[in-house]
Amino acid sequence: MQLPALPFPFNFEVSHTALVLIDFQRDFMEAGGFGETLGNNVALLAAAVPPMQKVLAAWRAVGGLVVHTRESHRPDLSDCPPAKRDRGNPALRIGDVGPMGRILVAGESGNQIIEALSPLPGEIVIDKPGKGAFYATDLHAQLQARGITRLIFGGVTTEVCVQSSMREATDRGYDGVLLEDCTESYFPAFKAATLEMVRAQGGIVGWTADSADLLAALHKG
Ligand code: C5J
Repeated sequence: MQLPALPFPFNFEVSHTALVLIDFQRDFMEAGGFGETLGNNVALLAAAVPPMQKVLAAWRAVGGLVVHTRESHRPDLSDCPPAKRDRGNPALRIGDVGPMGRILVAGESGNQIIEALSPLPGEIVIDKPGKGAFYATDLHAQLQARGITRLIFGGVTTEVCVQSSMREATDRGYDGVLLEDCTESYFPAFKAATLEMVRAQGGIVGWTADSADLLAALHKG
């Protein structure tokens, strides 16, 4: 299949491609979570959800592999370095108790993926202690075991965990495309800059595309 994309079309076969949804979790998307404790307006992320839902449904319908990630730490915070926990001056730090449970801790209600994009049984769910989806996870091994060479990304936030994951993917030999309307940032200017830098220099980090074009490509078959 061919997806119209920048800086040039992105060719893929569903059987060798995974749809990767980065960190659509309550801690980033809803009030009272990690994103808000850092002083951000979490409402800015909501625009990515409806297009992501459509893509997820279409991707599931063609039998494609789905990967969901969550930024999360062990309850004892042994995988959260002080450099990460102590940085800045948030209202609550990672591991502190907030209205949705402990901030960014595995198993807490705030750490779950939002209901609109909930994983189905059998889909891969990666708990990652870092910003990138490959750092300290078995994602690469899981993708290799399934013959995946190409990745289609959506998620939050564009310039942090999404971009980190795309860079890590490139370093591991994957071709990745970011769906522009399926990703959002607390900083619109950072989202715009990230899209530019992903596809700059001949796609140095990857490609960018519109979700409507992916839906059309999947529909055409
Ligand atoms: C952040 C993320 N922004 N998922 N995490 O700290 O982008």
